[in-house]
Amino acid sequence: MEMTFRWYGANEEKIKLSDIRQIPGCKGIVGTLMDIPVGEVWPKARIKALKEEIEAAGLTLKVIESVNIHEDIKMGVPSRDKWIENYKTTIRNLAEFGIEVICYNFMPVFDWLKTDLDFKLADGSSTLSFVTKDLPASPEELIQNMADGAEGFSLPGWEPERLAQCKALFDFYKNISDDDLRANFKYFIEAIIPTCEEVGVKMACHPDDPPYSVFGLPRMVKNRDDLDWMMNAVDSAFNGITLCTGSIAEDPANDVVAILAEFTKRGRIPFAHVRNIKFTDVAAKDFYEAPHLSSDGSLDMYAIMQALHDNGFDGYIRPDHGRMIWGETGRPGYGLYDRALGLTYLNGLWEALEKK
Ligand SMILES: [Mn+2]
Repeated sequence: MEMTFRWYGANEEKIKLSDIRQIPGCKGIVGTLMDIPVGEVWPKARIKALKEEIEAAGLTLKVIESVNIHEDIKMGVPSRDKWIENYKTTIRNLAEFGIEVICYNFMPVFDWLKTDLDFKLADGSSTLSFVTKDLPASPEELIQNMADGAEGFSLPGWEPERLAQCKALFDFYKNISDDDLRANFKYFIEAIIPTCEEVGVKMACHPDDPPYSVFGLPRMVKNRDDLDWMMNAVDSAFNGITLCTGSIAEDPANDVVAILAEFTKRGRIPFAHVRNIKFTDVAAKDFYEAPHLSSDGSLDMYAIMQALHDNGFDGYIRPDHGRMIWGETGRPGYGLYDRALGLTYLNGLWEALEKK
């Protein structure tokens, strides 16, 4: 297990690498190049510079989150082949600089979704929350709300160029079923896994967030059976999962611990996002992102770490989102302090498991 911390790059962050270096037990950075338009090849010079910057701070760069999938690939239109070739080149370029894992997702139109990016908790901290009845009537309104709540930061997966054609995309996806989306995933993963095997880079698909359909969009990474199908679509250790405990748990029907145990045992979790959520209404699937501590949320974080530990997990972990605490402001979900607390807590659980 190697503990890591997500960092968006010097031009995108208030948080410094030197701050992250001081978090006890944090070894590596989960990095990205936010400014490269989705679909374009990641240039070697940029990857090299990022790696050198991170290593100069005493940290490693082994995981990229994310290399986003061009919408044409998810839509399954003929132009996808060009974007898939670009993706393969990016995989090769990343491998050349020691990258071992690429996190991505296969959600149409936009990534993760919350209804409040500044939900106040009783202790005075602020967090992200999701309340079904607060979902805006239209996706356009949702996009505006997300932009308004982002404190001026770009949000991963909500890049303006991707969302500009929102209406046309929604019209297109009306005729795309979950199975159609699966077929498009299979086409993509079959095309790239031979490259991954050749150069030693593992693909790690993040679950849908939330793990059920919103605005009628198709979804294919929602639960245990979806993950099982994906892993069988190309049965290779290089076709893996970013198991995000918070996202999977947003559907109370999902047994997070059992899912972690099964896919760790199968050797298909090279990267894990570990965080807690607190349901405020289980039937409505309403929740907020709680501190990592088990007693603050609805998930048993000891059982989660145990499922990884006892099934031979040897990948990368990062604390996922954190609250805003101690007066910090910044990118919602991605402050320094609460994620650092989460990281040290997860390391504590791991030490206890190692010594038991
Ligand atoms: Mn996640």
